[in-house]
Amino acid sequence: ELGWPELHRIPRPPRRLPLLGDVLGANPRTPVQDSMRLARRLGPVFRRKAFGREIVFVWGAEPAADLADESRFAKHVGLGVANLRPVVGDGLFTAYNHEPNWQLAHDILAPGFSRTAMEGYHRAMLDVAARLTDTWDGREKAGVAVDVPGDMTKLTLETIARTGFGHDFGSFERDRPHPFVSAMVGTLSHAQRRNVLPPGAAPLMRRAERRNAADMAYLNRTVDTIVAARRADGALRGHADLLDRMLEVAHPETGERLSAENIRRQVITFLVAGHETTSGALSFALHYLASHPDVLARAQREVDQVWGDTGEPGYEQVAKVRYLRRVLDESLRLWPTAPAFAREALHDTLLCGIHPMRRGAWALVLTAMLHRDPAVWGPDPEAFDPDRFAPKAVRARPAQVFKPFGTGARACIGRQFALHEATLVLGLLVRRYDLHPDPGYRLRVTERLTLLPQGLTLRLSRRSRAA
Ligand code: MNH
Repeated sequence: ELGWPELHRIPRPPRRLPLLGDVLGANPRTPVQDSMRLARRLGPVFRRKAFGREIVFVWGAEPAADLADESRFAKHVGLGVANLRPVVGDGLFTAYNHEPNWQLAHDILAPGFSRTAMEGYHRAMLDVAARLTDTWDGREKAGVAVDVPGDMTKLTLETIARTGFGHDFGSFERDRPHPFVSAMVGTLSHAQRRNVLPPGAAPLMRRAERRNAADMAYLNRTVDTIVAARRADGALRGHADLLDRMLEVAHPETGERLSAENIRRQVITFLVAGHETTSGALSFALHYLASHPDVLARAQREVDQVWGDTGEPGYEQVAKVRYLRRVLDESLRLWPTAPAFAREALHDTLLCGIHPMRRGAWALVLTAMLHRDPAVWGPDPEAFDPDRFAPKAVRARPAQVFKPFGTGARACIGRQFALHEATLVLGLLVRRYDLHPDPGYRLRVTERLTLLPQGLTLRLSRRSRAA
C-alpha cells in the first residue's frame, strides 16, 4: 500500500497493454516532460506508473500550497534524491529529516549564506565572470557561436569551487568538461535511469553500475584532495568560505563538529548542487533573452543605467537590476531547473480536505506545471513575460505558487547565492553583448535530474558602448 487508501479516486492514464501499463509511450530520457503532458490531461492531482512504481503527482496551486504546510508535511527523500545517497549519504540535500547531521550541518553552514558571507563571495564571482567574458570575446572575434550550457557549467562550477572551497578546476582552460563534471553527470544520469527502470532490470545494469562506482570513486578522490590541501595549508581564513566552516566551526549550542566523512559528503553535495541548477537557470535565461529582443533591449537599458557602461558592479548594485531579476524569475518559472520535489505526510491527513494520506505517504510536486497552472498564471502560461514578476503582479497572486527553490525547512540553502551569481553574470553579459539565436533553434530540454536547454548556441556581437 502506498499510504493513499483512496488511490483509486485519483485519475491516472488509461491502461494501454496489460503488461506495460503506463510505461508504454513514456521515454526514459524525459520523465519530467512526459509527466507534464500527462498532467495537462489528468488535472492537478494525478498518478502514474512512472519510475517502476505508482506515484502521485501534484501540480495544482491549491494542493501544492497544502503540501507546503510544514505542520503536516515535510521533505520526502525518495526517487532521484534517495538514489544519490550512495554518493552523498546524509549530506545536506539527501539527509533524512530525522538524521542528526542535517540540523548540525544546516546550523553550521547557514551563516555561509548570510549577507555578509555573500558580500565576501562577490569578488571571486566577478573574477570567474571575467574568465567567461575573456572566452566569449575570443569567440566573438572569431565569429564562432558559443556553447551556452557548456560555458555556463564551466562558470558555475568554477564559482562554487572558488567561493566555497578555494579550489580552481581550470574549466575555462579545457576544451572538454572537467572529469569532475563528467563523473557528476554520470552519477546523476545513473540515478535517473535507476528511477525509470523497473527493479527487475537490475542485472542489465551491471556494467552501468561498475561505471557508476568508478565515477563515485573519482568524486571522492577529488574532494579528498581539496580537503587535504586546505588542511595542509593550515592558514585560517576566519571562516570566510564553506570549507573553512566545515573544518573549523562547532555548533553554536552543542559544540559538535562535522565528521571527516560527513565533510566529504557535504563538499560533493555543494559542488554538485551549487552549480548544475544555476547553470541551467542561466542557460534558459540567455535563451529567452536572445529570442525576445524587446526583453533583451530593456534589460540592456536597465543595466547601462544602474551599473553604468563600464566598470565592475559592486555587491549592492546586483540586487538593483530589478528587471533582469524578473527575467531570471520568469525563466525559472517556465523551466525550474530542479523540476520537482517530494513531500510526505507527517501524520494521517487529508490532502486538500479530500485525499486521505497515511503518515509517510508522499507526493511529487511537479514544479514546472505548478508554474503553469492557468488558474494562477492566466490563460497563456507558456508565454515568456518577465512582467509577471513586477511587484504589483506578485502581490496579486496567492503565496506558495512559485517554488523553484523548494519549500520549508529543506528549501534551497543556496538560493541567495544562485540569484546573486546569476543576476551578476546575466548583467555582465547583456551589457557587453548582443545575443543572436540560431534561427533554426527550437527549445528542447534535456533531463538529467536537472533541466538544460539542449544544444543551445548563440552568436555574439560586442555592443558599441565601451563595456
Ligand atoms: Mn539548491 C535544495 C533548487 C542553487 C545547494 N535546491 C534545493 C531544493 C531545490 C533547489 C528545489 C529542494 C529540493 C528538495 O526539496 O528535495 N538550487 C535550486 C535551484 C538553484 C539552486 C533551482 C539555482 C538556480 N543550491 C543552489 C546553490 C547551492 C545549492 C547555488 C549551493 C551553493 N540546494 C542546495 C542544498 C540543498 C538545496 C545544500 C539542500 C538543503 C537542505 O535540505 O537543507
